Amino acid sequence: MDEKILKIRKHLKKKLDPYRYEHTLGVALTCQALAMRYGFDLEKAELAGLLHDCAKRFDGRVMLEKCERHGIVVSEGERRDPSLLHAKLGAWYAKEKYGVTDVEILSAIACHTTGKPGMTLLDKILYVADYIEPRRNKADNLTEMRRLAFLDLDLACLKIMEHILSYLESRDCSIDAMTVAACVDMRRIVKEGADCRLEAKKEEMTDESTGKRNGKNCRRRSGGEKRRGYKGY
Ligand code: DGI
Ligand code: FE
Ligand code: FE
Repeated sequence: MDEKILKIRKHLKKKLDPYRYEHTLGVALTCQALAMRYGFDLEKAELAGLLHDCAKRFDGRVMLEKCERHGIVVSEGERRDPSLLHAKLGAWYAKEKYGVTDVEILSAIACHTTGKPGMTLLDKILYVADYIEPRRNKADNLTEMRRLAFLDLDLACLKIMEHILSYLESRDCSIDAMTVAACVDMRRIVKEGADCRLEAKKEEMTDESTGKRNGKNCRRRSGGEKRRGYKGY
């Protein structure tokens, strides 16, 4: 295993409480699994997972102070609930203390709690992995999300965002504007994807009924007709 990963693991084991450390390993592994499924760099996915909660060891007041000291912009929602800041502060630690310079990894860590509009593949991988990792056991839609995550990442992202928002609303929690904006954007992306698939299906059905393929007329083979092989034999 990569020396850098081992060093980070060792450090996190010392700094995080045992539950958070186990969660961290679960998220890193799930990030790798999703990266395999969706064709993303495995090492980057693992690093994002390992470091995503590295700032979780501080309480809200301390995080607020640290963010102000390091010039990290704090939103109104984060000021109301500073626990959200572990994402942005985590990205700062990943860069300044763990030497991560990759902007994709830093972005994924910074938005892993609220999401954001225009999420990249790694942003979505980490966001979903954080929710479905094997040691999570509280949310009532985990079984469904674990399955969906490997079938349709955008839809899994949207369903998780909607579930979290309705949970926060039901508990009268303060909601950060970014959490809402991320969900609105993901709903648009999922709808566009569905519209696109419907259009393609309609075209396919029209082509089948008129015997057209790829914009060209083509005579459909009947079952008994022999296929001509390579070189026409
Ligand atoms: O750090 P973790 O516990 O692994 O998970 P997380 O980073 O997703 O953050 C934990 C919680 O943050 C999660 O239960 C959902 C919540 N959250 C997400 N957006 C908002 C929010 N909480 C508040 N108060 N406001 C939000 O906008
Ligand atoms: Fe987190
Ligand atoms: Fe987490």
